[in-house]
Formats: sequence, C-alpha cells, structure tokens
Amino acid sequence: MYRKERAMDEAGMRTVAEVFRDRDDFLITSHVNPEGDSIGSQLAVFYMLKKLGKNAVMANHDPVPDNLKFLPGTGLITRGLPGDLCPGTVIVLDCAVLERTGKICRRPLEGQFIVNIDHHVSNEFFGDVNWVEPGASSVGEMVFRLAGELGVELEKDVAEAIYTAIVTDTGMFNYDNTSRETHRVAGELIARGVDPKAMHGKIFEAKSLSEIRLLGKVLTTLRLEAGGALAHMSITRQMYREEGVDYVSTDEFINFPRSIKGVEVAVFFKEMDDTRERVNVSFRSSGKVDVNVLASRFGGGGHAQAAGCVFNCGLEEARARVLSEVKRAFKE
Ligand SMILES: [Mn+2]
Repeated sequence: MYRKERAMDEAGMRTVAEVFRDRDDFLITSHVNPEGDSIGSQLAVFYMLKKLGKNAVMANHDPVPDNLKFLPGTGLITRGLPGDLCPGTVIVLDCAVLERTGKICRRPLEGQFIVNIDHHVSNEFFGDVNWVEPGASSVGEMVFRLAGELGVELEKDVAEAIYTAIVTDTGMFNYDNTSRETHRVAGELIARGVDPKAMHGKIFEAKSLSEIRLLGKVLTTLRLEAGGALAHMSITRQMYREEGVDYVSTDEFINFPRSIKGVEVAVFFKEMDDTRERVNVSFRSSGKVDVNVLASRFGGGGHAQAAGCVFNCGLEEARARVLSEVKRAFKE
C-alpha cells in the first residue's frame, strides 16, 4: 500500500512565478520569532528574485536566531523596515495571518500588493495572490519547486537555506508533514552540495551553556495530567534573568514533553519578556487531538499536530484557561 501523494497547488505556484517575473521591487518578510523555515525560505526567495534581476530587500520584526547566522545572506535581513522604503510588492512567508509579521505589515501601505506563500492549514488567504499548501512540510519545500518553475538554478548556498527550512520544520524528518516529496526535495538539495551531517551540527548542535541550563530549569516544571495524556511545562522571565540571557531559542524544548510515552498533547507556556503581560503557548499533538482547532479557540492556529497562540495575561491565567480546554478536548 503506497502512502498517498501530498496535494499541490500548481496554479498557485504559477501565479506567484508570474508575479515574480512581472513586478520589480520586492520586500520579503516572515513571522515574529523567525526560525529555520522562515529564514531559509526568505533567503531562497531573495536569491531567486536577484537572479531574475529584481530589486529585493528582506526585513523581519525580530532578529535572525544565532544558530542560523551561518547561512549566507542573513546579514542582509534587517530588523524592522529599513527607513523610507516602500516596495510595491510584499512577499509574506510562513504566516497564517498577516499580523504574524509583527510591525512589518501592521499597516500595509496603500496599493501595496501582497503575495502570501504558506503551508499552515489555518491560513486566512490575506494576500492579493495566495499560494497555500497545507500538505507541504515547509515553505522551503514549496519554494524549491518555485525555483524550478522560474528556471533558476540553485547553488550550494541557497540549497543549504532550503535544506535548513525543511529539516527544522519536519523535526529532522520526524513529523507527520514529512512526505515522499519532502525527501525528494532533500535529495535534490544534497545533489547540489548540501552535507546533511554538517548542516545538523550547525543548526542543532551549536547551543550555548545558558540554553541547556535554561532547559534544565524548564524541565523541573514539567507535569503530567489527564492520566498521563497531557504534559505541560513553563518558562518564566525569572528563569531568563537567573541565566543572565535576554533571548535564547526555546523552540526545541517542547520535544521533551512530546516524547513521553502516552502523551497525546504537550503544551509549553512561555512568559514573554515584555513590559506588559504576555504568554506564548505552543501545542504539540501525537495526532488524536487537533491542536490547530484548540489554538484557534484562543485566536491562534497552525497545523493539526503543531500550533500556537498568544495570551495577553499572566502565566497562571493562561495556564488555567488552556489546560481546561485541552482536558475538554480529550472528552470530546
Ligand atoms: Mn513553516
């Protein structure tokens, strides 16, 4: 029995290719707290537009994480919009809703043309052009095909950017979004010079001592509920202060509660270092509970097995609201 091929939106891809050919000035952006898929696909799209002879700039709300700075071109990504810039076309990558870009697209300029390229099932089709493939492992996997459509040859540097996007969004080819197409694209990237072992070292084995110590603190908060089907843990501002760090990536922390035998839903609460109270919540599911539905009840979204939302309240309140909703979902 063959596993079903994943659905692709070839018409959406061709429309995006037309926009790339027809227009001249582009801004490429992605979501707040960028990670491998957002940065990797941003670099790849930038590279393609440059090859087509276009003007393009890259800007995000938050800085490039330290572990991705080895990717060539990340130095060109600005934090916030560069001054007086007003490109006619904005390419938004890996964002289910426009607000995910933070202040970059808080107020889209009059007449600005928005190209929405994404793989979240909760995508709201906010663009003038929308290319959305919920079956894709990553936006990186999608833009690899776009390069083919545009006839742009990918050199090793950009192949590494796309590989980074895929390997991070699939949890090293472990998640349910990993398809035959994902591995086909990864194979094509290896053919272009990508060294998987070297990439793994740079992306996943370049942690700081504070990051590991922070993980230790977070794991002491890990609790099991609902007969062992629900695991949750939290990070507080106090923990960051104790380690003397402003920001380190905690994206992988949720893999620990997720990996406990019997856990159906894992939840990670992150108290954000803001002046006002804000809590970021990440959900992971083993498949029985759709966490995209859960997160959307709190104004968030994502994928069926990985989603998130934000609360503008204290940690205790956010935890109480989320945990009761998860327990209710178990009963449904
Ligand atoms: Mn993604």
